[in-house]
Amino acid sequence: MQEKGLEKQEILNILEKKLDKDYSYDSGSILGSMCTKPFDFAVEIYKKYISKNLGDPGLFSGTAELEEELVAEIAELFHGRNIIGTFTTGGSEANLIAMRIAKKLRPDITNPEVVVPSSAHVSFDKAADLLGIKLRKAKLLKNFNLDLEHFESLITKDTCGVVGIAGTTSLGLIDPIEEIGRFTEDKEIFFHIDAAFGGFILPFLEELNYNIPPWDFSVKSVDSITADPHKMGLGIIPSGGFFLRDSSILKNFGFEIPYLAGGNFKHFQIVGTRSGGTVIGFWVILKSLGINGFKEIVKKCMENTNYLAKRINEIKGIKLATDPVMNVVGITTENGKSICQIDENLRNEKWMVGKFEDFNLIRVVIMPHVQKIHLQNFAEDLDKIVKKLNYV
Ligand code: 0PR
Repeated sequence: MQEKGLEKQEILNILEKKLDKDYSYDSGSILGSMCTKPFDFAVEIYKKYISKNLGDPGLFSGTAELEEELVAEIAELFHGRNIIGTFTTGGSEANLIAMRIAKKLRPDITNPEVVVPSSAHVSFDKAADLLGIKLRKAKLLKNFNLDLEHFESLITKDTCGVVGIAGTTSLGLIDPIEEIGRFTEDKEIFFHIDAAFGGFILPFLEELNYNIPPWDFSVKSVDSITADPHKMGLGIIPSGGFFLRDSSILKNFGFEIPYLAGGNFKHFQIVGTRSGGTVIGFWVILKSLGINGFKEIVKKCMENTNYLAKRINEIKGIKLATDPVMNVVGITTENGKSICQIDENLRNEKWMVGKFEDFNLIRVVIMPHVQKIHLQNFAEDLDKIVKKLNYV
């Protein structure tokens, strides 16, 4: 650290130069991210309320009430009633909270296991590692859908939880939640849905008359849901969400903190100090957009998704991995050749997509910051690259 503080302008100049390396959402280069540019008004509000700390809710009881109000609104969106919930640092923390509850509910199991689809996000591996849970991964079928039979075969007397995904990380697919639910119906197995990505798009696709199978609290045996504001919710980065059907569960699993300045409270979150600003920011987004505003955003994302899907179908040598269900497009090769070289060439042209080597596919996420013109340019470059590499 230097001895003397620098002038504000000097600091700004250094920063600008250093951060010039970063990619920006507006450039259109970021095609493989599930985050997007947060909603302008939410950013303004976040700055205003940046010091609110929900880790000590007694000090910020207004913010805590707003969080409860927000949870209630989201519960309604997810067809639930009297749901309890919390905002988190992201989907990973929300999934970790769910896995902890699954384990805690079954103290009778010495070596607890959780069954997840192989398409599950790495946050489940992290949670399993931290909690000493064995993760059993169910295979996918050739079309990337879940192999339900294999999933069921992995459920044993040691299973404390199962996970279904509503919007997979690689392709945005929805697992057969009702069918998985049937496996747990009369068993003491916790059923968690990872809708970190899908949570704030599926309700609006449904409103737009897309045929969306039940994935939320409308499915009787679903116990909890992860849904992230900082993905399709346009929220401040980072912000995630965890929602639990039965609030009584938490009574036994919270950590009591008697010395807080605001009084005695119980935390069931992983973190202590917790951003209130991101929660207020998301409250503002729901108030500003309403159902219709979200519908407009989702509609545009899907139009752009369909545009890109059409362009991919026109390029010889590559094809869609599956028909998009939401705003995620998976691209694979027609002849089974590796997608790695395509990915490398795209990166050289500054197209930052996602590469899933296990599934031999490139992922493009058509977030709200992605414009049609970006996709036009991307498709042209992709066409040239595929021709150059002789993939036809
Ligand atoms: N569940 C699902 C289905 C996810 O796709 C993700 C992350 C998570 C949970 C974990 O969420 P957090 O990252 O909020 O903890 N999905 C993105 C992914 O892995 C995360 C991401 C976002 C990656 C932006 C890159 C990026 O630029 O693809």
